[in-house]
Amino acid sequence: MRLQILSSILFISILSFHACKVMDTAPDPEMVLISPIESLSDDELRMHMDGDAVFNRSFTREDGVGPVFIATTCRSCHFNGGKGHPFNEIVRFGEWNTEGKFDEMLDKSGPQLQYRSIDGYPAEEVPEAADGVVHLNPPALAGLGFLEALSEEDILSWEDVDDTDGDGISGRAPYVYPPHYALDHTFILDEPLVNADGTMLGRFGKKSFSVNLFQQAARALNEDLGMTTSAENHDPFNWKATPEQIEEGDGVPNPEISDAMLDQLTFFLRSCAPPPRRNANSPAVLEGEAIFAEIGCVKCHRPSFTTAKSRIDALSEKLVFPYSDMLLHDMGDGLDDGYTEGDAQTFEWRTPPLWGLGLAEESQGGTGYYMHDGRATTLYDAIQAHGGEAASIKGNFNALEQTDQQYLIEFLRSL
Ligand code: HEC
Ligand code: HEC
Ligand SMILES: [Ca+2]
Ligand SMILES: [Ca+2]
Ligand SMILES: [Ca+2]
Ligand SMILES: [Ca+2]
Repeated sequence: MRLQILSSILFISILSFHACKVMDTAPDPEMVLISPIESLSDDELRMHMDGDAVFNRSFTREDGVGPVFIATTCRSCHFNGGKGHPFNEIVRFGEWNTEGKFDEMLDKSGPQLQYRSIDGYPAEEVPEAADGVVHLNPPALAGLGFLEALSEEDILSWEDVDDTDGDGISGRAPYVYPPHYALDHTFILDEPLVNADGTMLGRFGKKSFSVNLFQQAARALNEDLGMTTSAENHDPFNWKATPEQIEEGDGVPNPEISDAMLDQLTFFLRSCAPPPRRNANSPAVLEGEAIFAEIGCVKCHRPSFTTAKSRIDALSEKLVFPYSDMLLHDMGDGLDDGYTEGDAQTFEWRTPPLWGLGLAEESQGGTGYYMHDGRATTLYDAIQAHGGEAASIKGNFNALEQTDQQYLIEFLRSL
């Protein structure tokens, strides 16, 4: 019942947003980040709103939060679907063993740190032996459905693993082992490609660990909130808890959330629109866009894709502008935390989409936090943090006149 009321309130605000979209002024960023993609059917729009309610819901101890967790709602880290703040970072860890293999320290409750816990149950700490520790700043969640709907072939067409064209850039497609439930779930694409060895193209997470948004949603519920689903049906636990505490857990039978809610949440992630551009046609922004292409930022931040045929009409065969090639790149020592997951090396990161970038500051109260750990607080510093394959392109940027650098940054702010 409460959900229904919430849905109808959301529905009204969505309607009024659509109504004011024809205005020529910059739309309110708070509204923009949570709006559904256009031309969803009525049923799909309802599903989006139900998923929105799951996303914004604060789960309680009685619902099954914990026994260890980081937050009680998706919203606290991805406020309005926007980029996060170092306050809500996620920490993951592991240890390099003597054979040079990375151990995710599953026996020490790795790889993700849940530093909060329910009453009477110990919270986790990063084990002293961990020597690969990464801090991850929450990314914006807009436009993800389109990224799930990109054709694998199109993504692969930008790979240049051995850098045959000699430009120093060698994007690489990540192939990861999906959990069985990710495979069982309906994909957006008609025929997602599963390789003979069981791997699939990784698309989500900063190291491209997840193959689809269903997997990402199930993992987030489990690892960030301690909420179990039929997909991830084990509560996270702290190895330091007593056997009795481990046995008792949160005391709430699994799964703690219905499949229907997980599907709604997944659909919500798939159907959040990328924010509309602001000032896209101002002379400074157009100049900046040309410079962005000229100096080679576009070699990784690929401007456009046309999505493949998708089971969701609103995502099917659409021209979109994510500014990402969805590939992994060697970003150099400065961005190497010694942590690895999926197919990515410690120094490799997926090119993050840049749509919505210009809204990061406002959504975080005036300061944006850029790069995987939020280390850069200005777009200029974000560019300076690029290394590895991007070093020469950064050099091109640094060789620009100051006004041209400013134009480029104006362009980034318009995304
Ligand atoms: C404690 C903060 C926190 C909470 C709570 C949280 N997230 Fe996240 N989320 C993050 C961080 C940090 C990342 C980046 C992780 C990575 O790249 O592996 C992320 C990544 C994601 C991504 C991948 C985006 C991309 O571009 O690949 C999705 C989707 C997502 N979260 C959805 C959710 C949902 C749904 C919930 C609630 C069930 C949730 N998150 C709860 C912090 C959080
Ligand atoms: C070799 C590929 C590559 C090139 C070239 C490149 N980038 Fe990036 N860019 C990345 C990757 C990968 C990241 C994420 C690294 C991380 O999170 O540690 C990133 C991050 C960013 C971010 C921060 C995004 C966020 O959400 O935090 C901005 C802004 C950015 N790049 C702009 C640029 C600009 C401007 C140029 C050209 C001067 C450029 N990039 C060139 C790969 C590249
Ligand atoms: Ca639980
Ligand atoms: Ca843990
Ligand atoms: Ca190349
Ligand atoms: Ca439980």
